[in-house]
Amino acid sequence: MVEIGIVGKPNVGKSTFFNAATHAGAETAGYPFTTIDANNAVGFVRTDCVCRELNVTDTPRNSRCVDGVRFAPVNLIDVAGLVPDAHKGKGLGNKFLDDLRQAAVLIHVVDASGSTDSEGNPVAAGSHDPVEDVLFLENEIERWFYSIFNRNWDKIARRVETEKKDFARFFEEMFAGIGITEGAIHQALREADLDGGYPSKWGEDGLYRFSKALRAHSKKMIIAANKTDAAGAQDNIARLRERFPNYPVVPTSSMAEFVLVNLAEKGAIRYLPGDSSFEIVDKSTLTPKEAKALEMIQAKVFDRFGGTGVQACINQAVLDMLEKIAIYPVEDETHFTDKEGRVLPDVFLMDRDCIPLDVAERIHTDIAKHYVAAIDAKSKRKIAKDHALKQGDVVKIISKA
Ligand SMILES: Nc1nc2c(ncn2[C@@H]2O[C@H](COP(=O)(O)OP(=O)(O)O)[C@@H](O)[C@H]2O)c(=O)[nH]1
Ligand SMILES: [Mg+2]
Repeated sequence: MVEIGIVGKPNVGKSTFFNAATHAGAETAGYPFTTIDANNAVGFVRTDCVCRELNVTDTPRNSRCVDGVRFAPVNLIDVAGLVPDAHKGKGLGNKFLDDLRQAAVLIHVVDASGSTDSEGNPVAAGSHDPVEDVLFLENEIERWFYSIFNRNWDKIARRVETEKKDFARFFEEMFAGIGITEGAIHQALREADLDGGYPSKWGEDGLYRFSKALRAHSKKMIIAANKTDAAGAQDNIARLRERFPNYPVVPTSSMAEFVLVNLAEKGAIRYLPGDSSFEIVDKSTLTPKEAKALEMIQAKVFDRFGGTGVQACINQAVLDMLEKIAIYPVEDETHFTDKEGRVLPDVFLMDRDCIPLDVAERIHTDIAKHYVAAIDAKSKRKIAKDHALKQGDVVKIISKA
């Protein structure tokens, strides 16, 4: 499953974001969406379900579908432990680095209201600059990269200089675990002005420049400018956007999302994560406090930003940054069902250029091993083995397994 790390200094709203985003599926779906542990749970990407296009009533298993909106599962990690020197990996820092390593994309939650200092202590609104927090996280990741590379540098230099291994290929293989690609390595070499040079001659400074450039091209990141409901957020959002044109900056109020998903679950309001409005079902079921909270959320969040931004963050992270598409595997291409007769049971988030064999692999390695052919359930035609699938494809895999 796609792994998303929710990262940031203490008290910016990471856990509130995590709880709001993972709560929705937990109680309402018939499938046991298990919380793996307190910091690791299933969240969802919001997509248009193909049930509408196919005009069928679906019975999802790995996901949920509400009024033609399909929520596809992803794994969210509430990454704790971003404190000064987290990259050294002491104490909580170890878990922090493990989580970072695992995540394909990071949602960096910052306090856009500027009311938490660099250590996460409450301060007067507007007195802390969230731009500093973004620079701080970048720096921690760069120093973490640097320290792992530095530890292995003699070996790398020897392999490349004595054994004439291709630097980028060797480097990618060696550090596959932290999610760097050959392409990113080439870009980093160029930007750090190290292309073609001997690694043993880079020096500390060269290796640091390389680590910095590689970080920029490796760890995908989106900024959740949180606490938008609080005063002063709008100025900071504009400044974050200006300072970091390469990151999407999404205004969020994780607190508003948390309140809304809970009230929706109780049936007091109608609201789906990612909606641009909510509707009160029955005012008499709301406590005065809840009614007041909803008024505030309407005025400070929806009227200004058009939504809470929590779902928008997850969608942008997975669909735009990781370029995933939704693929529906079925066993019966006539009825779009699995063996148990469930209609459009699963949705897989797959790479944009995936082919039928990748879908087979995702179902089971045995299915892939004994792959025979694939059928496009919409057209009932065979799909060529090397044909790239597209968003919303419904695919039957024929296999001898
Ligand atoms: N105003 C406002 N407060 C928030 C928001 N999200 C979280 N908080 C508050 O910020 C504090 C820290 O939240 P928490 O989720 O525990 O932060 P974490 O330490 O980053 O996990 C709590 O008092 C939350 O109620 C938000 O969107 N708006
Ligand atoms: Mg927390």
